[in-house]
Amino acid sequence: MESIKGPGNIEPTIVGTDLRIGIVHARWNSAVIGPLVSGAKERMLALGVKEENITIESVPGSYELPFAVTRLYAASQIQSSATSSGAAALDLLAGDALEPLTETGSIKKPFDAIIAIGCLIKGETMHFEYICESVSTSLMKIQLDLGIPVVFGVLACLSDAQALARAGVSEGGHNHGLDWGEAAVEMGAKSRLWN
Ligand code: DLZ
Repeated sequence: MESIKGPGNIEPTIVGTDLRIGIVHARWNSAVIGPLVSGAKERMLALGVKEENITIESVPGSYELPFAVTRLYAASQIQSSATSSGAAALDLLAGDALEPLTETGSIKKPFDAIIAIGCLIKGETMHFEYICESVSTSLMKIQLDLGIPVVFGVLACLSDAQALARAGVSEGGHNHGLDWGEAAVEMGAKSRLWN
């Protein structure tokens, strides 16, 4: 019997053509992080998000994700006001670490959604519990405080096998990155409508 789990079908009217989406991923447990990030990107592209509107950044581990989401969103807002207010703002940003504003020649908007991707695997100590709790609570708080969707792409697994299955790496598994990419497009599009 097929599983009853999963997000169901996305409404066909939802398209990602105009959306700008960020992915921040941890590098811990890279054997599963790579496929998860690829899955999220693949699904967003299939839903119409333009490759140049997907920004991918990495951090060491999942604990760094909340900070990174906050700063990445702030950077996209600065970039947006700079690209829409002309040369003076461009001068202001000269030497900044932001990506070159002239790269695509287009106006950069703030992110419509950010996906935070990490994989925590339980070890012998309490590390897992502390990081899971603080990261999940912080990411929820950040999305409510910023008012943009933050997709919770953090696996909390009790074994390597669980993690590999949820990244679609082992047989019979499912790549949850696909669902996270879809959630980012749906929530990015809906949060614009609900603005
Ligand atoms: C330290 C640590 C441990 C033990 N396990 C994981 C893990 O399973 N997944 C993960 O994403 N990160 C882990 N980390 C690293 C922390 O998230 C963090 O990068 C460090 O504590 C530095 O702040």
